Amino acid sequence: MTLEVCAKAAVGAPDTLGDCPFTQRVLLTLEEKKIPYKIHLIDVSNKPQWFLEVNPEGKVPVVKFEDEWTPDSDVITSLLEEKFPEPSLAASPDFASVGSKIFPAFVTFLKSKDASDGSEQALLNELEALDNHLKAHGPYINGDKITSVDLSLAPKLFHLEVALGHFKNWSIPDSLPHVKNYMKLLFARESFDKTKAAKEHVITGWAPKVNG
Ligand SMILES: N[C@@H](CCC(=O)N[C@@H](CS)C(=O)NCC(=O)O)C(=O)O
Repeated sequence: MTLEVCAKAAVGAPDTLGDCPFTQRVLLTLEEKKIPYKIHLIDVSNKPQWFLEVNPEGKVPVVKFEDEWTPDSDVITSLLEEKFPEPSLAASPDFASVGSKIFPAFVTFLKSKDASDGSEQALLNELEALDNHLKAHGPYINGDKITSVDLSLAPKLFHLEVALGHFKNWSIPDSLPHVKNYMKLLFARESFDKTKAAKEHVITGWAPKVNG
């Protein structure tokens, strides 16, 4: 059975996979579980009528399960785990929220125009907490095997690396070696390579929020 997935198309390139971290999370889950899938690229600035009919909220990703289109990457990835339990991507519930504050801290720092507003330090604090966790439990969040928590975080760390590198000439400091190694491991996976957006599309996607 081939699952159908609505994924974000790149801004200005509607035939190319776009820069949505929630879409990539779902695609990573499908790849890691080796579930066959077919992508419908959705231009979110010009949504097709059929897409709005199956998902009136208009957000991607959306996956069709037994004739029912289901939105939201949290819901979709839980359903994928339930319906396709092997290989398991389940993580210890204790680790479910590890790293979850990194993405909002990254967005605040990216948009910040005031170098003394503490947003860089707030991001560094979150990354340091992840570094400490990985030092104790790594190399992945739940240990030796990749899990759904890593698949949620990986696209967000990719956006962080690309966008902060481009707009702020900023990179993860060498004082966080476990985070750096973690990102290297994640980004080297075949599943990641196959599902990632091109760097220029990540940059184009963030530009209006940075310059706005
Ligand atoms: N909570 C949702 C967030 C999905 C989301 O924000 N998708 C964005 C693209 S990254 C979107 O579809 N934006 C288009 C819109 O809101 O019109 C999830 O986890 O799937």
